[in-house]
Amino acid sequence: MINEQLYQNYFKALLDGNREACFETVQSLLEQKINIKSLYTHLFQRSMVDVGLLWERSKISVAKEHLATCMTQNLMQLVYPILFTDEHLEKKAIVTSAFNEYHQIGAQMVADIFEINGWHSYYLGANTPINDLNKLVQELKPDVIGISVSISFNLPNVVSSIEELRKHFPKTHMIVGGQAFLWGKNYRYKLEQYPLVDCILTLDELETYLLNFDKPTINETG
Ligand code: B12
Repeated sequence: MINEQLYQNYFKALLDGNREACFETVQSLLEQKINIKSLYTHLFQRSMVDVGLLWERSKISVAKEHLATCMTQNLMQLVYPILFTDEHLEKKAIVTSAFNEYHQIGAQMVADIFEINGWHSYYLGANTPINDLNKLVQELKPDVIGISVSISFNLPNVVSSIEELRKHFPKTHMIVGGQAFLWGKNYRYKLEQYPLVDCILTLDELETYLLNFDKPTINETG
């Protein structure tokens, strides 16, 4: 559904700040019942990574990067009506970006995938302080807490959050993800050693995790 031509036209419109053209592309894909994971990965994520590359090479300004980010976040709202159409389970997830982490689009996608899979998701956005996250977990008692981290220097904040949350909520499942793990591979292995913590890097892996969530593990079945 998203072929190369469509992607290039969308990407040009995004860089040009052409909200109408981007809106029409996304709206038309939704009318054709595009899979939301595919829309997120092949249009929104791909274009934001390409924006990052242009920014890194000083081919576009910070202002243009901000423009593309705002447009993408707004376009994601078009998916809203679809999030709640399927039957919902009695399962809750809190999804947030790590403390000092200002990248939030990935976390929002994760929250939406929970919702599409019938979970109630609470999406907190960027830079949530650890103590406040603790309080909200106390209040909502989610089945899963998801933490997103894009910048390598924020990886220690994820470790601190997990250690702090573990003290109070020893049985709550946690998932961590985000592109910081592409650079900080040793953190990935470190975090996976904590019980009930999984590092998940793609929306496909997330859906597999959700499908298997209530299934007993090999150890549990003996
Ligand atoms: C937009 C943007 C910003 C915006 C973010 C605004 C916002 N509202 O989100 C702003 C301007 C704040 C920003 C700031 C910075 N940024 Co920036 N930014 C980007 C950019 C261009 C796009 C990010 C994005 O939305 N990507 C698309 C999303 C969908 O991808 P994603 O986050 O990886 O999420 C996917 C998966 O990782 C996964 N996932 C993500 N989180 C989670 C969580 C869980 C639980 C699970 C299961 C899965 C999962 O699912 C998602 C869907 O597949 C990236 C380029 C890039 N490669 O992404 C640079 C990028 C991430 N930024 C970068 C940098 C360096 C910075 C700054 C340090 C710049 C500076 N000098 O100030 C600051 C850091 C601020 C901070 N403390 O966080 C670098 C990071 C390099 C590195 N090695 O760490 C990048 C890669 C730019 C580059 N070089 O190309 N940035």
